[in-house]
Amino acid sequence: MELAHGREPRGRRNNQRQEQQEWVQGMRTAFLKSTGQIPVSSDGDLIMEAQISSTVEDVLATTPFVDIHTHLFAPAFGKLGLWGIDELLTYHYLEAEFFRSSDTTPEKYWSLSKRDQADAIWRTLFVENTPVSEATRGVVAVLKAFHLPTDSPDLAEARSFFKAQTIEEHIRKVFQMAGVSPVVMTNDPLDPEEAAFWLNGIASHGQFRAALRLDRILCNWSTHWQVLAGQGYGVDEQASGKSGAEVRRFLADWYKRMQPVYMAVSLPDTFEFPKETIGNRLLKDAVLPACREFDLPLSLMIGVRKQVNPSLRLAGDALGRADLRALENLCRDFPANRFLVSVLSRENQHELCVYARKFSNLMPFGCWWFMNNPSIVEEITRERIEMLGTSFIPQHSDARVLEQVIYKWHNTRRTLARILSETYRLLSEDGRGITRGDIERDVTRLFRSNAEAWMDLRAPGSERS
Ligand code: RAT
Ligand code: ZN
Repeated sequence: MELAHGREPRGRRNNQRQEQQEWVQGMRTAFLKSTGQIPVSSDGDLIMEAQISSTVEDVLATTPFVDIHTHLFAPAFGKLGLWGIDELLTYHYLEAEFFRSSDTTPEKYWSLSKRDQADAIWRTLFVENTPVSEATRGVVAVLKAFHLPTDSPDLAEARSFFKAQTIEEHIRKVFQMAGVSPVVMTNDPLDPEEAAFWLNGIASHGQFRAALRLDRILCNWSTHWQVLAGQGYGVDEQASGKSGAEVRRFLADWYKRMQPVYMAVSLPDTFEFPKETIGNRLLKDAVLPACREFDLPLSLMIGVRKQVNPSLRLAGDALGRADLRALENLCRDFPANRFLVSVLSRENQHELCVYARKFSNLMPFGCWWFMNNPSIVEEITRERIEMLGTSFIPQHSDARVLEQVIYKWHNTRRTLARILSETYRLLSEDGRGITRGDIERDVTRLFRSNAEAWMDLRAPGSERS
């Protein structure tokens, strides 16, 4: 019926308003009812909402985490393994901050001894300024963990404490304090210093696993192909002819030597695949087939812009947003390969989750480097849980200095406690009761069994089924 002046009769308007009010009322009532109700479950061990946080904290605190990417070394690698207060203070994350608060030029800083560098950073970032950044707070947390003064004008007491430690026992203590076991190293067969240890034979260590890092081969072939050629591999500058097969032979030899749990490469924000480059040819003809042959995942860390300020050395890298269609192409075109992926740009995080929903051979991992700050970790991890459930690996430490695992993993647990508690509270409000067993299963999956399902983390030489 056509309505006069486009208006409804008053009676009908009133009826509709009443219906709408009732609907809204009903909706709110249902919501309020559901929040007040005890969730339905066949399990008798449901935890009360008030106990969710403390149970989550307890499970996080008592579950040993696998640290799938670090730059730590087993004691057999001698001086390559960094530890102690001077190394903690000269971490490149802190060096970058130091140059913002000190007049010392990079040139002057690099001319100092490590001890003097550490003193300068301590004075600038910890004495003359309040150590509120993530990396400075980390040092404070490590000092506190060892009952060392956190506000001392100098480093004398800290230095004498670390000097008194013996490395094996110290590692055992540190990993226990951090709640990690095992940790995965980053092992570069083309680093002459490191390669020498491997070539002499390295006994396997219960707490350290290897990862075969490929940056020099895949991203810097022109300055490294001759090293392979010098070792008897038939490769050339253009990576032509049998080069692919020979790089594959090189990888097979290093696979035998290192027993790595994955292969890895860090890629620039400009990475494209497929595109005719030497790196991509070697990726396709050598690395991906080798990963399939040895049943290893390939870790892709995408988005670094190397040396935007070379005068800062290791602290001089930045990041850029990558085009993750390269990842889409890899995951789709190589379904028999598995890809562990971390992206450095905040803007790429959401796409990474979406791709993980499309490809089960893609495992997002970690909040890498510039992403490893509580506010961003929180954002990324919430998004991953919302989109992927527990089918991802939330974090790695990227520790370069042994004791860093203490604060990095403490911070991860603290942030995750908040996120998981809220997730379970919402789930409970939605009607699914939560047991301690659920929380244990989820935390174990996130921080252990996803990694265990993707890589063989047992010590080389131990019983393998
Ligand atoms: O986080 C870092 O310390 C970076 O310098 C890199 O090492 C990065 O994690 C990488 O593995 O390339
Ligand atoms: Zn790293």
